Amino acid sequence: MRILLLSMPDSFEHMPSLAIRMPNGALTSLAGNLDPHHEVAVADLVLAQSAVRETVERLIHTHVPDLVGLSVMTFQRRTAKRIISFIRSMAPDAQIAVGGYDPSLAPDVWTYPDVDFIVRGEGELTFRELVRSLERGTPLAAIPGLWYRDGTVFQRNAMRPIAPVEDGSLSLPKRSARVLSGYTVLGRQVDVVETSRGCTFDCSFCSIIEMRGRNFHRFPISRVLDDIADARTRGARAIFFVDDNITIDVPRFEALCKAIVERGLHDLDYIVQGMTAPFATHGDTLAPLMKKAGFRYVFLGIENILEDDLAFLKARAKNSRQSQGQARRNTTLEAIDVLHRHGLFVVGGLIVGNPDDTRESITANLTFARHYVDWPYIQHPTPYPGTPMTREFRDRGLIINERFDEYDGTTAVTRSAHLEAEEIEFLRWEAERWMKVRHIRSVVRHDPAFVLRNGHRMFAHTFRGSTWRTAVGLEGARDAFRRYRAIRSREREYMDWPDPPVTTCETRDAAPSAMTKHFVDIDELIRQ
Ligand code: B12
Ligand code: SF4
Repeated sequence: MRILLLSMPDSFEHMPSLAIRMPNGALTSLAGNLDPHHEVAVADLVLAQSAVRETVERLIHTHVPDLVGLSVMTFQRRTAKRIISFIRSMAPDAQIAVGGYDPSLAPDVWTYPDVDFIVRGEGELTFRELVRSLERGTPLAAIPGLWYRDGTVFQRNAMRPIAPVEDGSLSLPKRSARVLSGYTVLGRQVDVVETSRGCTFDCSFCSIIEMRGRNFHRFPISRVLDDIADARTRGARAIFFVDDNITIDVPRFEALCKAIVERGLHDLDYIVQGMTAPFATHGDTLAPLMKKAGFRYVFLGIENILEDDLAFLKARAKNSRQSQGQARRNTTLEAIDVLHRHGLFVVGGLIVGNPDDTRESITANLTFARHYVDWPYIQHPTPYPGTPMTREFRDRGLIINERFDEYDGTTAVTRSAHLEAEEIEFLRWEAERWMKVRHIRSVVRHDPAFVLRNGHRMFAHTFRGSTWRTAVGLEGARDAFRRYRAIRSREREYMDWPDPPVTTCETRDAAPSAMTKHFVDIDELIRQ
């Protein structure tokens, strides 16, 4: 079969496509796990942001797909639906599958006549079985993880258990299937690699629990090294480890750092995300190993510096440790300190605008970021489908915006009990721009040519909305903010095609157990 896999073009404020264009790891992993005789093309539309419709048109003409698969996050839902409608108009016989976080967690939104298949949760095995079944004409009812359209009805199959990736049964991603180029992080070609899947924590804002339960699975280290080597052979000079939480198993992370050096793969820049407590506790051994292996940026899930907010976000446990008989204490500063001492940059992940946030509590977090983090990655709580946080915001009547294309993390779509959403967003936006400018010095040292070529455009992007009048004080920052929001609004129109009409199909359980989950939840295990 001829298969075309697409990721969506939509990006958000902290990922300006000028500086960061990351591949979608899901699509190459799906491609690598299909039977080899299929012709698969992978296109990350973030690489064609300014010509999405033309690019999709060209891809459909060139590849004439029997099956098109789209990977969709919630804030990309509207673009994805437009693209699907466009593909339907061009290639009415092609079948369409959707997967990723939004179709997995809000499948009912996708049960409409333009869509044929919804793949929920991990996709490799489900998609492979789907393609086999289409090829052989065998029944779809036996494929766990799949919802499929049967005339005007969507049949819901049972969920698929989580894949035990440690047994080596998942093949490496197929990067050769990519048909667009231009991946970059600050001018260096970037690729993504997975070393593990899952997380055992349960932060209230995170989609992962609903997506796959609370569990942690490790890919064999030899496979991870082969994956990195493959990315490097294809030109990557920076690797983003997309693990949900690599710091769950610190000894393994240390072993990975050593293995990267032994295999001679430490000439790449590595970016990783993790919790503060493991760095605070093990940083003196872990951080030097990371530095030696080539790690450069660590995205720290600080989430918030105030205990009440951390409690709301259910992010206290991962950010604290017991210290000799005393109460638990927050580990954020210790983690930042040890990473800095070993020459690593901290990308500070913070969430402001929680239900009880006041101007003072938000300002405290922004001041913290200004002092301690190298690059701010400050977001607003966003009620993604199925997260515990969404229920709480809804129950308290604090969700003020149901336009999902604005659920990008930096648009405040919820208010707090004390502040309007727009005010929360303004406070963050105003403070964050200046923090970003400060980091340019370090980028100049590492990637001078990129800054020379693009520095002025990066600056202009960071200060979008400002004019010379703002610069000389003839107008306030709020005027610039209003213009910035108008620019963001226009930017969201990635796909020049009308929204399809809202229609839905009836849905039915293909078997009585269809809605049963088979995820491993550590709380359940403890209870047993
Ligand atoms: C790595 C990552 C990123 C990276 C890279 C993104 C990229 N280009 O892929 C960066 C840092 C750039 C990023 C940014 C953002 N991300 Co992000 N990210 C992740 C993370 C940690 C891992 C994703 C990953 O690569 N996993 C590995 C692959 C193999 O797994 P996968 O994507 O789940 O795909 C599997 C299945 O979903 C399925 N599948 C996926 N697509 C498809 C398509 C088809 C056709 C089929 C059949 C199956 C299928 O099969 C795959 C293989 O099993 C997740 C998850 C998490 N726990 O936090 C969040 C996550 C996906 N991100 C999220 C969000 C919101 C964002 C941002 C909007 C804001 C933010 N929180 O930072 C930005 C926007 C990015 C942009 N385009 O501008 C949310 C999405 C929530 C939602 N409901 O949509 C997540 C779930 C985190 C969360 N908050 O809970 N992200
Ligand atoms: S620690 Fe990270 S991956 Fe785990 S639940 Fe919390 S936010 Fe999600």
